[in-house]
Amino acid sequence: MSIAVPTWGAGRGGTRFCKFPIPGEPTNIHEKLEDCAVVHQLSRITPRVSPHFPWDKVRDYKALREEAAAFGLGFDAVNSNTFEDQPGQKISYRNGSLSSTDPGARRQAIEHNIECIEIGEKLGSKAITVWIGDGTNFPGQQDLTDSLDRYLESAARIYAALPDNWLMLIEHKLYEPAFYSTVIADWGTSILAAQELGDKAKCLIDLGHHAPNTNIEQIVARLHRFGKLGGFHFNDSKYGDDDLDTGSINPHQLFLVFNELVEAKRNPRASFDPAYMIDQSHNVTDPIESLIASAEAIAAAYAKALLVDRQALHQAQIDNDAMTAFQTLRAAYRTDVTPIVAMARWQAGGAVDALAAYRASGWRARKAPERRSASAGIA
Ligand code: RM4
Ligand code: MN
Ligand code: MN
Repeated sequence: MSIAVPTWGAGRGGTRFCKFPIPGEPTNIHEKLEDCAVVHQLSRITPRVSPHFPWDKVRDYKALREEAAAFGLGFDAVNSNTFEDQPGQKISYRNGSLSSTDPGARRQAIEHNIECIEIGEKLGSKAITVWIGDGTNFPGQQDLTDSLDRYLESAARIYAALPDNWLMLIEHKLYEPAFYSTVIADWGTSILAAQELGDKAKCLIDLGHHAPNTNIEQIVARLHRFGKLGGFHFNDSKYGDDDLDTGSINPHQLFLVFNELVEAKRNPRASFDPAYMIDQSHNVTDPIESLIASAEAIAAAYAKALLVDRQALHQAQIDNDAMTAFQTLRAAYRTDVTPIVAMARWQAGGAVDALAAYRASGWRARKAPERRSASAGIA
């Protein structure tokens, strides 16, 4: 098992109010790769980086691929961005992108996604993740059916540009930036879209993209049943798309998600190889520390799910013995897997205590002088 890290998670995030940069934080894709390499070097479980365009645009992608390879890193799914306008952009996405009523905006968004696929091919990626912010803030603002039609038509054009061995991962999100309706708001819309598009379209679950208390592990099971579970964005959430560190709020849910993933792997319905990625915004921590801690939380949840006595669990389910079934899960969840995860990391050439090793390295302080721009101002 391995997890990709997002380039955008390597820098300090912000809220809609402000961002508090830290000295030595990366300012461009090259520096982000350097930091992702540190995470992988210590954790040995994050060998791929997921780029976001146009944020990570460079002139020479062949060189970028080599640069990453020199760090022992590859590239994971590429992410397109039609949820904000870029300087000099011809048509605004103020009224939506793939579902816009403006054919020009739709065309521009389709072309951007196709460009992302082309870049991804140069980087060695095998998937594009498409999340759009399209939706409305007022009842009646848009026709709810027509906007989905327009989305599906646009998505089909992107799908048509996919290389044979590529996947298109459709990421749903309940709300934000749209607060009344969102075009791809839930896994239902996502799977229907994926089914309409074809075999290379699958659904991506971002843990923060549901209503509070949604049974996400059941969504995992449902998507898997129909061969449409394509990937995961790990993070944690208390209220909405909070992008908090994985396992920091609800580690039990993370365990239950992995429990379903382990079940899914034992019972493959279609090719089962979901793309795992961390999708977080690190507003109050050093991003490297958060990525290390989150990778560890994911590995621990997976290890616990692997410890579940499957035979006992399945027998209890057949017997309708709810307490034994639950206690079987509980026994695995209660097991302290910290030592075995640390041992696995060490055997793979990483650090037993990755966080402590990172702190001891003084990496940020060493990088601060050469990465001045982001930390200009209050340091
Ligand atoms: C979205 C979504 C996407 C990510 C952007 C930055 O809420 O989670 O995966 O690309 O944020
Ligand atoms: Mn996401
Ligand atoms: Mn999100």
